[in-house]
Amino acid sequence: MGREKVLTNCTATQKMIAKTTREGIPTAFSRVEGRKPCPYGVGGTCCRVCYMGPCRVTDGGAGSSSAGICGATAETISARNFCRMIAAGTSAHSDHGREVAATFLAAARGEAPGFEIRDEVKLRAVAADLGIEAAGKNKNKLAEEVGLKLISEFGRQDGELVFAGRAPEKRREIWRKLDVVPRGVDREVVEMMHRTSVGADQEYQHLLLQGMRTSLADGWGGSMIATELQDIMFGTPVPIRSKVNLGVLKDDQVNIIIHGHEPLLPELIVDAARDEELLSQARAVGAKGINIAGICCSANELLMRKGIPVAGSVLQQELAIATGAVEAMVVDIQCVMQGISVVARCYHTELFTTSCRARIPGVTHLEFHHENGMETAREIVRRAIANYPKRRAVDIPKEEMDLVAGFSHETINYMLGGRFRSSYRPLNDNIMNGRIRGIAAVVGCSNPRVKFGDLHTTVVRELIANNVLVLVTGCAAINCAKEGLLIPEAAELAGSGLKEVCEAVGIPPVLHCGSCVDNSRLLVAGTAVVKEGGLGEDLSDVPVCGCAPEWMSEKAIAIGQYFVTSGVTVGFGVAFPTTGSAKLSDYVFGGIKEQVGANWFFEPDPVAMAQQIIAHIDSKRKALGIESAKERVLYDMEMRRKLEIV
Ligand code: SF4
Ligand code: MSK
Repeated sequence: MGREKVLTNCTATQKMIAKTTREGIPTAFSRVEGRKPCPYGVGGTCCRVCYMGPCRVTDGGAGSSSAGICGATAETISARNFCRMIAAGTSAHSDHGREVAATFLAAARGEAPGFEIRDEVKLRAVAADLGIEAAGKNKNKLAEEVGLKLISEFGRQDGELVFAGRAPEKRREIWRKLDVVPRGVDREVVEMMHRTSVGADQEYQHLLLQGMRTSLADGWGGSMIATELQDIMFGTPVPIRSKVNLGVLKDDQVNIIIHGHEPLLPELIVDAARDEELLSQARAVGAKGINIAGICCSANELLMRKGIPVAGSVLQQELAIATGAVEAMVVDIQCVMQGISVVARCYHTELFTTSCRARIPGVTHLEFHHENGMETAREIVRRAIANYPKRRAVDIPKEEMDLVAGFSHETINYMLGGRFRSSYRPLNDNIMNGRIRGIAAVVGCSNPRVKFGDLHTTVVRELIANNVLVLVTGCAAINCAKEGLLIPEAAELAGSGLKEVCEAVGIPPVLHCGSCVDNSRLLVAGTAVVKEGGLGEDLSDVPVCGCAPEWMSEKAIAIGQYFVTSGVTVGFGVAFPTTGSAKLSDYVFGGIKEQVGANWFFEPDPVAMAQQIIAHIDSKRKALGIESAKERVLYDMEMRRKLEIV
């Protein structure tokens, strides 16, 4: 083994890269070889918004020969491109939210067989946030009102998005002063696209203001709607054990991989795979059962609520098929590589596209509709079973790892505070007394341009060793899980203060908070920390920082920007799409802080990134006057029990 070890530390991935290389099967790992990014594209100064161009400009300023044909400067072009990334990311998360909302509404009306309103407690809490009177209404009637209200958030033309009202008061004042409170989800995306078209908005800071507003329409809009309604429909996650990595595939079972983002059809496929009639069909073809495993955020959704094992993160989608053990891979939207269709043709795997919004040439399309989703789910399971006898050589890497997931905002509240006094008080106290230095969110994709998974785990190990509690989502969560960082035993790797808290409460030092849309949970949790008191009046006061060391998707830029606009500083690795413009980079890495109290930073080295996060957290501690630890009582299990008896 040679090149594989340079590409990743994940042994299962190394084995499958070696296998696909031997067999001449193309994957992202082979296609990236020798492919250098375009220097204009990578820094954001390639403009394609009109056909006087395309223009590739260097950072020369207005009137110089380096401007585009229309005279657009490097900062204008890179700001437009950056804002279009925000718009694209926001549209992706929000279109997901819209689809969920439509199914939610149908479920409330009894028009979506297989879907129901499961978490009535959360339904009532969300209704209260929306100002909907819940008294005397049954859950379906209330859910219908909640669904209608949240669907209307997409098409609103003015006012303020209702979930933006959940943010701390001080934050909302900042947003209002800047005039960036989102009015309607779709409106902000449309305006962003308009303002970045040829001859429209040409002042980079002014463009970024709409970029901020659009990003907030994602975090406090589309993404939050998706998360909240999914929780109500499928259950709010609670801590749950499962397994991760390619070793979760079974050589004696029908393997179905769920990949993409929306958990709607996947939830039904899980139910179908437990159906006795289909199980007996599987046995009839010689399989011992039906094994569902996930890739990417569909995996995270099913993991968080049902404990379904995770086969891998984004860069393992092609490799999973190359095990020869996958009877069917079911995809919907986002992060699905077209390359899987080529790999699938080399094996017996049948691919299914299932969203009306996304198809792949040569791939079976079985479209999900909530009216008859269960029939589609059963059809997919039946076809996977029929595929099982067609298997040829199977080569499943044995690597798998235990993990604990399911840390929703509600769970963190309960775990740290206790059933009868759910609260963030103990978390705040432990931050104030210094046992927990601060909180870092490590999120986002993987990118074959950097060592797969290694940046996530390096950053996280460094952070927990320095007593920083880490929250993970998306593919970063999967990569950390594969390295055993999501089990309580990982507390051994934590600094003494964090270790003490983890052991007392029984949590890992790295908490899996869900999928990419579930980054909205982190906004809610951060706001709960502020509202609990003692750590400032705004998210920008709290010793917290975010990062995406291996990002690749436009969605990551949207997420990063909504955190920055919400007052949380965010670091990105790999490369940064403003670096072609000194002015824009100075602004997003510095000047923006004067407006929103937070900024972006770019740091490709994971150890340096962790150090920067720690330095940022320490600066917040200093500003709060808690730089030296104040001894406070840590609630251990026994004390909690006593309190619960009271
Ligand atoms: Fe070139 Fe200006 Fe057209 Fe962009 S908008 S492609 S910089 S002429
Ligand atoms: S799936 S957006 S590669 S985290 Fe959400 Fe992973 Fe990034 Fe897709």
